[in-house]
Amino acid sequence: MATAQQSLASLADLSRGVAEWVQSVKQLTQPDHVHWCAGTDAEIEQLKQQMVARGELLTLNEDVFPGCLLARSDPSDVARVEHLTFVCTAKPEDAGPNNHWMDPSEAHRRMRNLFRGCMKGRTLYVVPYCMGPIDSPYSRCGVEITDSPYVVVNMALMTRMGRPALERIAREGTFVKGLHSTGELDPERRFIMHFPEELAIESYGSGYGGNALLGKKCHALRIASWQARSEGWLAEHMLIVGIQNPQGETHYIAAAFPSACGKTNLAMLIPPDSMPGWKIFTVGDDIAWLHPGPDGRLYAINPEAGYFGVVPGTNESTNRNAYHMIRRDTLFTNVALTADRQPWWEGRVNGEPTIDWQGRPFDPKNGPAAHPNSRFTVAAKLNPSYSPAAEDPRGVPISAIVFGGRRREVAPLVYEARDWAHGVVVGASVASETTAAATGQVGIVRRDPMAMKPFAGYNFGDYWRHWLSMGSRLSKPPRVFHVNWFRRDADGKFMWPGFGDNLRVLEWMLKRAAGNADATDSAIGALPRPEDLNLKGLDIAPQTLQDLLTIDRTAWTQEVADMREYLNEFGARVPPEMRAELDRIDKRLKA
Ligand code: OXD
Ligand code: MN
Repeated sequence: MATAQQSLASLADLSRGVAEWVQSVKQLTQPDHVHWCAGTDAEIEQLKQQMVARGELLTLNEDVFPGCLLARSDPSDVARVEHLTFVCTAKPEDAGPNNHWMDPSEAHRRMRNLFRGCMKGRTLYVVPYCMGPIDSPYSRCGVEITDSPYVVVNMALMTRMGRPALERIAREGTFVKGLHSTGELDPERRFIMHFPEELAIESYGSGYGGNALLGKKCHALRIASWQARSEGWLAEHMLIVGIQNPQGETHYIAAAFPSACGKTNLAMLIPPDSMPGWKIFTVGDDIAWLHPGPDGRLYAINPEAGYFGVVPGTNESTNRNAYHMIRRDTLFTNVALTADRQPWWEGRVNGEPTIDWQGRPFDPKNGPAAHPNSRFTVAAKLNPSYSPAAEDPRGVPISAIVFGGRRREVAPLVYEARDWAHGVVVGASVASETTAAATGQVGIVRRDPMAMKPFAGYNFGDYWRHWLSMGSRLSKPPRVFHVNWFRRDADGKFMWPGFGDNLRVLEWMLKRAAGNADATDSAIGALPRPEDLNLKGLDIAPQTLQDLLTIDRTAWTQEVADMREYLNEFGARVPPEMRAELDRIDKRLKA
């Protein structure tokens, strides 16, 4: 106890700014105890044991899933809540039509009322964290204050958490302030507020990942995208993957897909047997911070240190790396249980559920056994394909940027933008079917520019302008592509096998970037012909492939018209170059 107190006192001494803020939050929230997280294994282990003893975490079958635990959330608290997520800027137009806005003083007033006395009977945890390698100039620190030990355990996996982060904060004198309380888990008293002008986040009433692990979406995307704009970099909803060809050369791709559209699977892809000699290295599976490097290329770091991935569908053939990775030291949330206490989810293939995600005896009448947005949290270092470059403070050079959505029709398997400016329009035009990662209806196609609709911390018009300006900061910009792994035929069947075979498409991109692959020029960009792709060992009907690589002029004319209408929502903030790009595509479609 004495050691813990000493450690607490010396940690607080490290940063006066943090200590003063903690003091003021303590006065507001009235916790019974304050715990400064040092980030040691022993500390996290002790927290887990306390949670197990209180029934807040369940142990799993130690023989098959050693070190793994299960958390069950409140059934009303299973996903991000976009309708309760606000960007609170002094001027509403700075948040833009893509965000819900609230006046900052009104938001603070509401949140103060919610936070007042909310930690009575609870412990206030101070969680210093660093987003990105601790010694990278591109990394940024924050402190999350939370009353949820579940959040602490997750933050320890997802970030570089503890003393080294606090030491960096003391050196730099700046940090993002994130205040979180699970409150009463009442959906009527739930808000996720962002104050980019103050580098602050306030979140109340939810314990779910994207709402509560404030380093992730709130800091590393919403607040960071705001900072990135004023400082000349990009904070994006992108995986980062290294692809080593049989000649031993590794190139990196950053790819943006909306939530629950396969970023984790692509980042950990297993090459098909028919592509011997290829290797994949995961740098990140969800977020990329991209900076112009001294050589005119774009460099990426992954600000996270772990994965908060969707569990259902994970198995030996869809994502072998993840399937093996989550065999130990993994925190599961909202999965089902087998009779011998193994975690179970739809698509696991092995075993059968006996208890569902809510702890009830499994009955298919109640819906799936595991929640469709059930998650695993696990340290990135446990990923068999983890790239050593993920720890490189300089980041990795990006050869290609890929955008994609989940679309049954219209978007071909892959196409390449003509140049950076066209690439910005391609990214801005991403549309995708909604998924269980956020509350609301699933399967509705909506625009999700750069897969950032839920995460851009400012007006999309300004965001696209910033993207365009990044092109002029790069003498060797990455090539920009769009993919759609989710095209379906008239019977509703997926036309492309996806998963490992996506490497065939990535190979074409890297060859294009190196000037070694052909394509046909189309109105929407460059498309590979079937002979431009490596099809060795691929079982696909020639007509299906042809259909995947053909564009339908009528559908695309409509697509351009829809896109124009969408841009109109952002009025004069839309850079004129974007409308000019659409005009160019339209003209070519009509030619
Ligand atoms: C996530 C999401 O959890 O995008 O990564 O919702
Ligand atoms: Mn995500």
